[in-house]
Amino acid sequence: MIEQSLVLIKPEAVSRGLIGEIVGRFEARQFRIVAMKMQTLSRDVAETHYGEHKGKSFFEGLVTYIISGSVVALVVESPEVVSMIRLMVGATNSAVALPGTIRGDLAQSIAENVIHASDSPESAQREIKLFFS
Ligand code: FUP
Repeated sequence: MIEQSLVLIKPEAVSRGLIGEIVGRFEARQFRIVAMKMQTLSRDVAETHYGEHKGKSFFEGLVTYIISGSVVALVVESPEVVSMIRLMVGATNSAVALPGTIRGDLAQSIAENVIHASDSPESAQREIKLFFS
């Protein structure tokens, strides 16, 4: 089934010049990039996006980090794209992300881990509305 995923290239990846590297991996798999927008997130949007983590010890740091610079939001479309991109992204903690995955190749910590990708088609639709409204 054709699905969409919302991907965020996070601030440290943008400042390290990794936009092309990351978008190129999706293009190489023949996913369709149907929208792309560079933006600096407001605190409100960031807190809504990471709402499920509210109250956790890392929440404040996570929000402060994600609003600290430009991010690039992408809508990527392809059959089964949500699970395929999650596999390409790799584990949340870069210390255990496998080589060959985006985090396994490019990330240096759990907090600054290069990329976000939707965890379900339903989350994707909610996140697309949030970042492209
Ligand atoms: P993921 O789906 O892999 O992006 O990970 P989560 O939704 O579980 O976590 C969202 C973000 O919270 C991660 F990208 C980084 C941050 N995080 C921490 O900083 N510490 C943790 O222990 C867990 C998550």
